[in-house]
Amino acid sequence: MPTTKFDKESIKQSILGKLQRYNGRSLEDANEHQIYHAIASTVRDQVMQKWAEYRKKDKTYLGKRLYYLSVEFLTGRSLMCNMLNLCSTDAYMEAMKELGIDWRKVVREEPEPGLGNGGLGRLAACFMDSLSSLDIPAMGCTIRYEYGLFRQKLLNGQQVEMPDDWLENGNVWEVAAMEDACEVHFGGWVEEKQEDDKLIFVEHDYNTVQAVPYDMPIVGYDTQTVNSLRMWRAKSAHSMDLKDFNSGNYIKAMQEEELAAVISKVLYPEDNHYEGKELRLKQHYFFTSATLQYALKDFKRRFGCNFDLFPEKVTIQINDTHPGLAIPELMRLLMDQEGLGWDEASAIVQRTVAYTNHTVMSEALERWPEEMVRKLLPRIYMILQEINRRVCARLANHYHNGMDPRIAGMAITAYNMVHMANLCVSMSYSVNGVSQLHGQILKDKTFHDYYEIMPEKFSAITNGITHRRWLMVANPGLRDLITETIGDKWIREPERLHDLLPYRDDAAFRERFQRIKRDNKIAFSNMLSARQNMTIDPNTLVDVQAKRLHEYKRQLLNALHIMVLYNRIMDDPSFTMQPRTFVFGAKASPAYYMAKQIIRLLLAISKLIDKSPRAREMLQVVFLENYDVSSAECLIPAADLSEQLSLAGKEASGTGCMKFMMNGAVTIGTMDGANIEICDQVGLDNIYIFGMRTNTVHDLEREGSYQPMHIFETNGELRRALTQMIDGTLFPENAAAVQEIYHNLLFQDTYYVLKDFGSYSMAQRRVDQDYQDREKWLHMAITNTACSGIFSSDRTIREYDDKIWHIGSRDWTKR
Ligand code: 26W
Repeated sequence: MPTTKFDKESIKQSILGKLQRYNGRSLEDANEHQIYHAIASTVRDQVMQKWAEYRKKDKTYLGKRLYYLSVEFLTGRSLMCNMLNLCSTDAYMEAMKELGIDWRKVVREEPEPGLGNGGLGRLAACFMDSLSSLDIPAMGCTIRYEYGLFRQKLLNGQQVEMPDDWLENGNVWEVAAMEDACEVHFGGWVEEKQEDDKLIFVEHDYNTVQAVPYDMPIVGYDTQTVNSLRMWRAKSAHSMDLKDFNSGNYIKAMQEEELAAVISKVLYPEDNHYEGKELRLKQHYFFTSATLQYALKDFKRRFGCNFDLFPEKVTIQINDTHPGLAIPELMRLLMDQEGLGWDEASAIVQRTVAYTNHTVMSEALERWPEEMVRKLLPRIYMILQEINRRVCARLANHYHNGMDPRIAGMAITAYNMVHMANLCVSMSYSVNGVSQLHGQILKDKTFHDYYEIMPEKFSAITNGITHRRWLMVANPGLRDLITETIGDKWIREPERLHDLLPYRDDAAFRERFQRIKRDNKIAFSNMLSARQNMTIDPNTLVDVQAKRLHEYKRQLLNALHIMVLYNRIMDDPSFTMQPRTFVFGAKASPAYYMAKQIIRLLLAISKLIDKSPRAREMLQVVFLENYDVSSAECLIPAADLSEQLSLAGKEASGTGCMKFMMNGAVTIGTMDGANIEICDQVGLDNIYIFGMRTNTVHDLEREGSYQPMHIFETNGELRRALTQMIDGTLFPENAAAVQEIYHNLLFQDTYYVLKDFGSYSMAQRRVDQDYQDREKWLHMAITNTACSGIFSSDRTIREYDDKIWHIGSRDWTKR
C-alpha cells in the first residue's frame, strides 16, 4: 500500500487542528514555537504511518541487517529533511505560504541534536540518510546524551562554553521503545566454576544500569524504508523498586538514579584527543552492550539459536574504536549467555565485526588502563586477556620468535594498557580507512605490521556526504537551477551532476549560478545579523574555514595570511586587492589550551581590521559563533573559497571540503585526505593546491631537523605578522595574551605552519587574481559542483556494501 501523500489542504487542516488541540490557540495567537510544533507533528504523522508499514514488513524479513555503532551521530535538524524525503516539500511550502507562515522562522525553532563533535559524528548521520535512501536495512546505535556538544559563546574575545539542553522542550522525532529496554552490568567479580565438564563464568555483586532505547525514524528519499537511529538512555534499575521506598530507602534509590543517569548525561567534547576517563569507558560499554543484547535478541527472534547463521544475518560496523568493546561483549553473550565455546564464539565475532579508522593522530588512539577495565568490566577484562594471549601466540608462531619486538606493538594488552585499535584490527574481518591516502597510510604506517600478516582485511573507502541535506535542503536555489537545466535524474544518481559541465560556458546559466551565490551570501548575512548583530558585503569574495579548531587543521596559516594582507594594505596606500570576507567557524575543546588561544587570535585580528577604515575596505574577518550543522547549512552555500589547510597526512579524509565543493566553492588546500580526490575530479585548473606532500612531511618528521626559526629569519612579511602577535599590535592591553602560539611556531611548529606558509601565500595570490576574472571564476565554481557527485554518501554506502557488508538493497518482493 503506498503511503498516503498529504496534500496541501490536509496539511493546512492538520496544522490548524494541532494548534487547537495542543495549545488551544488559533494560528493568529500562536507563537513560532507552537507553529513549529504543529507543523513538525504533521510531518511526524506522515513519518509514523510510513514507519508502521515498514515495521510490519520488517517483521518477516529474513535477510541481513547492519548495526552501525557510533558514540556520535551529529544529525542536525530533521524537519526539512523529512519533508524532502517524504517528497512533500512542495505541498508543505504551499500550505505554509497560504497560512502566511514564514518557514525560515519556523525551522529555526527546532532544537538541533548536537550529539557529535565533528567529522566522525556527521559522517554517521549522512550514512543513515543514505542507508534508508538505498533501502538497506540498518540500525544506527548510539547514546541519547541529555546534553549534546556545548554551545559556544564569544565573550571578551574568548570562547565560553554553555550547556546544550536540547531536550528542554521535548523532541518530536523520538519514540521510546520500552519493550527493548535491557540491563547493563558494571563492577563486581566473576566466579569460575565447573559444570558438567564445562568451565562457566558467573558474575556477582555488580551494579545494574537500565538501558532504555529511544528510536528516531530515518526516512529514505522516496523509498519504503524507514530505518531507526536507536539512542540508549541510562536509568537506574532500582529507583522504582517499591521495596526500597517502603523500607525508607527513598533517598538511596534517588541517589542510585543519579549515578546511573550520569552515563548518558553529556557528550565528551574532545575531538581527536583521548583522555582515559572512567565515565567515558562506562558510556562506551553501556551503549555497546545494550546494542549487542538487542542484536542478539532480534537474531534469535528471526533464527532461533542457529548461531552459525549469525555472520550471514548481522554485520556490526564500528565507527572508530569507541564501540570496540562490541568484540569482547559479543563473545561474552555468545559464551556466558548462549553457551557457545570460545572457538565458536570467536569465529562468529571475527566474521561479524568490521572496523573503520578515522584518524592517525597518535593522541587520539584509545588506550584504557588495564586496572580500570578490570575493575569496571571484570568479565570483559578476562575475555580481553584471553584474546590477547591467543593473538600474541599466533604472532609468536608467525614470526617464529616469541620475543619479536613487533609483538608488543600489536598486542591488545601491553604496558598495563588495553589498546583498542589493536583489538579492533586483530578481531574484525575488515579494517578501512576513509580516503585513499588515509587507507594507504594505515597500511604503510599505523597498522603496518598487521597489514603484512593479514593484507586482505584492509581497504580504503572515501567518505561522502548526503547531497539531500547538503545541496537539496541547504541550497534550494541551486537545486532548482540544476533540475531545470539537466532534469531530476541527478537526485537518484548524483554523478549525473556531470551533465552540468557543458553549461559552464552558457552565459544565462552562469548568470543564474552567480545570482544564487549572491542570494546565499545575503541569506547568510541576514542570519549573522540576527545572531551576532553583524553583516557581510555580498560583493566580496567569501572565504571560509569552518571545522573543529585543531593545530593540525592549521587555522593559523589562514590567520597569518590575513595579517600579511593587512600589513600590505596599511603599508602601501596604492595597494589594492579583491575585497574579501574571511569567515571562521570553529569550536575548541574546552581543555585544549592552544585551540582556545587561536580563537583569541582570530577574534583579535577581526577587531584590529575593524578599527581601520582603510583595511575595512578590503578585509573583513567574521568569527561565526557556535558553528553547528544548522549554521553550516546556511554558511556553506554562501562560500566562494573553501579552506582545507591540514598538514599533509593528518586529515584522514575531511568531509566539509565535499560540502563546499558541491555548493560551488573552489578549494584551496593541501594534498591531504579527500582534497587529493577532489583534485582528481576537478583537475588542477579548478583547485588551488599548495604545501608539502605527505612523503616530504614524513621525511622531515623522521629527520627531526626542522628549524622554523630559519624561515622566520628569511621571510620578512611572515616575521612581521608573527611579531604582531606579541608586540601589542593585536593585544594592546595584554601583549602576552597569545605568546604561547608565537613561541610554539618559532621553536616547535609541530604542524609545519611556517614551512608551508610561502606556498600558501602564493596560492592565495592566484585566488585573488582569478576571482576578479568573473568568467574564469564561475567556470571553476560550476566545475566543482558538476564534479561533486562522486562525493555523495550514496556512493560511499554502496562501496561499503559491495566490499564489506554484502546486504544489498531490500527487494520488496521477497521476505
Ligand atoms: C577519544 C577521543 C576521540 C574523539 C573523536 C578520538 C577520535 C575522534 C574522531 C575519530 C575524530 C574524527 O572525527 N575524525 C574525523 O573523521 C572524519 C570522518 O571520517 C574525517 O573526515 C576527518 O578527517 C577525521 O578527522
